[in-house]
Amino acid sequence: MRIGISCYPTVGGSGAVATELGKALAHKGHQVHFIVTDVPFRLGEFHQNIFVHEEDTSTYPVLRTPLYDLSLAALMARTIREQNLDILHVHYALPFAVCAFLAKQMTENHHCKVVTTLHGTDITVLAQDSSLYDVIQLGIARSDAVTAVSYSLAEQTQVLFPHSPSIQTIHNFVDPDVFRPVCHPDMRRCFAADDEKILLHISNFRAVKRVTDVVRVFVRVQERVKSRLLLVGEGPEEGAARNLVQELDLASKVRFLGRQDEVADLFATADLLLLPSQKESFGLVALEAMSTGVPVVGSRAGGIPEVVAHGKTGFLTEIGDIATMSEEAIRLLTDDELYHRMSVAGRERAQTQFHIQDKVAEYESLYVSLLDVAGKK
Ligand code: GMT
Repeated sequence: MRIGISCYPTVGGSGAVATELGKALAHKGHQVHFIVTDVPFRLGEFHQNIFVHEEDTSTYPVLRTPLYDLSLAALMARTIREQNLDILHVHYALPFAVCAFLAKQMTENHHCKVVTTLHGTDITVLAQDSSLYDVIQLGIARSDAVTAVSYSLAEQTQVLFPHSPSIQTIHNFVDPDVFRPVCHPDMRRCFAADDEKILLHISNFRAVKRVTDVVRVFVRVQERVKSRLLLVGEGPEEGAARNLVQELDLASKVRFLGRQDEVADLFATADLLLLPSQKESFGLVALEAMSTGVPVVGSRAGGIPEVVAHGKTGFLTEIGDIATMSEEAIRLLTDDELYHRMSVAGRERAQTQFHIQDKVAEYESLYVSLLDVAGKK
């Protein structure tokens, strides 16, 4: 198949999933065309069968804002025509599903089908904004198929948009050969002494990630377990997290590592992932941690319970329940037998339930079913 993919190119789960999907499809022999505003962060070096079409928006003094979305829609239309795309798979309703709708209007008789994957913020945040609701509805309703990355997100979408087409859940995935338990003793020693545990949090530091909860959990854990905290990422709440670290006198035990594009080795260096989010449609970092054999302590928000099996591959609590999260983290880090059991179960769950090969096959079947239906018309 000839498949177009549009996604946010910046660091984040949706971009990671879209890019890894594209790479895997290309590896299986499909022709993959990324239609993007920038090269996606996980694309890396040259890949056979992958082509990048980068938007170049002109600015005109008479216009108050650059017309990014319209330029992207036009680029989608051109790519559909010139590359004879079978599928255009967009990741996020806004703006991509709407751009795809416009592109379809511009390529009226073309057989290309649009698949929209919802990743979370488009529904749990943007769709709550009345000024955006109708345009999101349009993007969803005019897609040929809509998928969500968790049952929780699919249900929320059906409630918010009762007239939307039925939504198929295709969970996010992980490559267990990339996210695997390997020892990095030198890297570990950069962050902690041999008798210290390493707690890890990775996010874009938006308010929904509750990064200050991470610090508040850590302050309790380090009182009972010799440990260090690594905070990876950047975003609006970084200042609040830094202030809290100072206030709690934790500066010598907490490292802010900033934005990191390659995180597999960081997971392999850690003992525990903290994910206390307010909203989380899936929680890709939780899956990547589990695949690396790192248990997760977090909240029961959104799709996290579909990823982390509570009591088996980690512990989940109510959002904001810092006391219980701290107790569970301490329990895990001080009970070797429990830790080993959860570490092994996490990796096994990642491999059996969320393997990249299985999920890519699910997307391929969806594409084929859309093209079959089109062929029969
Ligand atoms: O979490 C974010 O703020 C980033 C966002 C994104 O666009 O990458 O993540 C969303 O999509 C990921 C991939 O499907 C999911 O794993 C995250 O749970 C989801 N974030 C939220 O729902 C807040």
